[in-house]
Amino acid sequence: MRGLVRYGINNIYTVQTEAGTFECRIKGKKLKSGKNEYNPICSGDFVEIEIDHNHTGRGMITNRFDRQNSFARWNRKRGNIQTIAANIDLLVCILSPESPEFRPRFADRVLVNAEDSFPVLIVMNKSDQTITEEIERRLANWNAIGYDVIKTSAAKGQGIERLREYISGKTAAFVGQSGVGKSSLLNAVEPGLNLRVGEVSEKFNKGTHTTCYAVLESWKGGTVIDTPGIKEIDPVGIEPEILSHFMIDFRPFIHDCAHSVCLHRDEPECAVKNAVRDGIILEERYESYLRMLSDLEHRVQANKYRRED
Ligand SMILES: Nc1nc2c(ncn2[C@@H]2O[C@H](COP(=O)(O)OP(=O)(O)O)[C@@H](O)[C@H]2O)c(=O)[nH]1
Ligand SMILES: [Mg+2]
Ligand SMILES: [Zn+2]
Repeated sequence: MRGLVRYGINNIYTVQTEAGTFECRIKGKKLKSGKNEYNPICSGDFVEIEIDHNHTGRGMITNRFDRQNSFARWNRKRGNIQTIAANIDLLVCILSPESPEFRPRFADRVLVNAEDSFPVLIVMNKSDQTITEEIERRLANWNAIGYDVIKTSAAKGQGIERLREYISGKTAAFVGQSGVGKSSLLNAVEPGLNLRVGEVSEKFNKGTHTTCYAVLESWKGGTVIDTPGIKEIDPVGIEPEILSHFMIDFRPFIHDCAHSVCLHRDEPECAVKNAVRDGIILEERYESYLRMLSDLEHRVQANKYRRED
């Protein structure tokens, strides 16, 4: 029987099927994580299950169906790939202006990891807090280069209707640092979801971890995946040489560089660097790129890098 994975805790997966919900373990060794993979199954995966007729509500996962796409990150601590959500139509990247502090480079990394797979909606939540000119400039730039950007306040109920429109009829995964208001926004869109909301701790100005695993929930308008707060996000499955292709604002210039393989860093006659100098590419975006590039190069050197195929 085919089912949809809602969440997994300690290798027990909650799988939704036509015949109800089953708590499942993975059968045998078939689904052992791939090399360098942290988890073989994640929220949003479609799996084949065998029902355990001796135990009501239990089953075994015998197969994972091919994924249409997935959102993953490089897990620095463990040196492997962590898949956060699978088979999604839209990634919603939540940011906040003050608490937690605005982290545009985090969003740039999310955009790179999503670029080949699905559209991203950037949401500036907590718009009841002060949005500085610098933040406005970044939001305007993302919008100008081709991403949808909206402002919301889960606290004040602003922008919720637009957000609901964006995610209706879709499987939408919500990502962002802990405390930006992912769960609050989802509750505002659909109060029936009743997701747990955490306080932003004063001491660290960061949300406490109330969602420690991703969870898929259906609502009348579609399906959402609320993910745990992600602190760091590193590109996955991208060689340093092609990183620039994942920066949509760099693309128009890449082929005008003098070197056919240009990292757009130290090379002379680099069309990307010229575009930065001329203010066509935002300098902060270029800085985000350089940091990602350097992270990827370090990983290659550490010989931990693996192409996802
Ligand atoms: N001021 C303000 N606080 C918010 C807003 N949305 C959420 N919060 C608060 O931020 C904290 C973290 O929210 P939560 O939804 O748990 O964040 P998550 O970790 O991203 O899921 C809670 O104390 C919420 O009440 C908002 O729009 N404005
Ligand atoms: Mg949450
Ligand atoms: Zn170049």
